[in-house]
Amino acid sequence: MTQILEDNNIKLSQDNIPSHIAVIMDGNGRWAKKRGLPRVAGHKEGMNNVKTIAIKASKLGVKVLTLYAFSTENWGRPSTEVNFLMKLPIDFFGVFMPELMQNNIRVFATGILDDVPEKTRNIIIKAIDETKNNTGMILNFAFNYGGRADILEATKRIVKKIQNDELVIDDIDESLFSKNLLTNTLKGFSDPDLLIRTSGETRISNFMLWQMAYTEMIFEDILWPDYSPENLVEDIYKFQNRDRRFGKLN
Ligand code: V07
Repeated sequence: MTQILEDNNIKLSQDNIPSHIAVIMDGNGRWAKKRGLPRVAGHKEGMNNVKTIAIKASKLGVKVLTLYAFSTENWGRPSTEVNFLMKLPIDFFGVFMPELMQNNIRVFATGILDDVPEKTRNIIIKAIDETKNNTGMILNFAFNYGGRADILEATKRIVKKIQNDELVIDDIDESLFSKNLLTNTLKGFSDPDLLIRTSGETRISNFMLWQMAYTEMIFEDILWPDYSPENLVEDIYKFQNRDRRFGKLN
């Protein structure tokens, strides 16, 4: 069991790094409010932290980092805030693309991009394309994603295939269902091993419902802009000290 000593004196086992980490990046508005700044200032600081945490995760050997950037419910926020949020991917790649390339990071998106403003959609598609030959960590943005919508769309796809005589009812099993979800593009890593939610809320808020059946969950009382690379190391350490049984006995 190879162990690496991190800067904060934590020893992580190199052979038990969670392959897929998902993060609900909560607390950006509260971070801004605490400083007397507008909510959007918190979103901007949160965006900078996406880069910091993504690079740390890739250095630790994480294979997929999924970040819940925008949920299907977020359209219900004030339009000025929604418009600001829709510009963040443009800012993000404008500033951080060189660092993503240097770190061999590959960009993916999971969500209904058809309903996203064209300019934002095009930037995301371009980033996916520009990083497609990178062989390191997948930085997967859950963007206009909803867990229930994902399950409903998978169901519709399967029913269509039955109507077209491409499938019979008895073909439907967990593996076939998984292949019809949006996370299918992540191949063997579609289900998160670890979910981290910042800012103290203890809910999964319509995130990857099917995919999180056996996910370990850690809820941190830290606002996302304050969540540091050391916090990530600590959370992976907590993950490594849990006993995952997937419903079985040892
Ligand atoms: C957003 C910053 C992080 C905290 C959560 C709220 C605000 C990065 C992106 C992004 C999304 C897709 C993409 C590249 C970057 C982003 C939204 C909000 C909507 F391809 N941060 N960030 N998107 N926040």
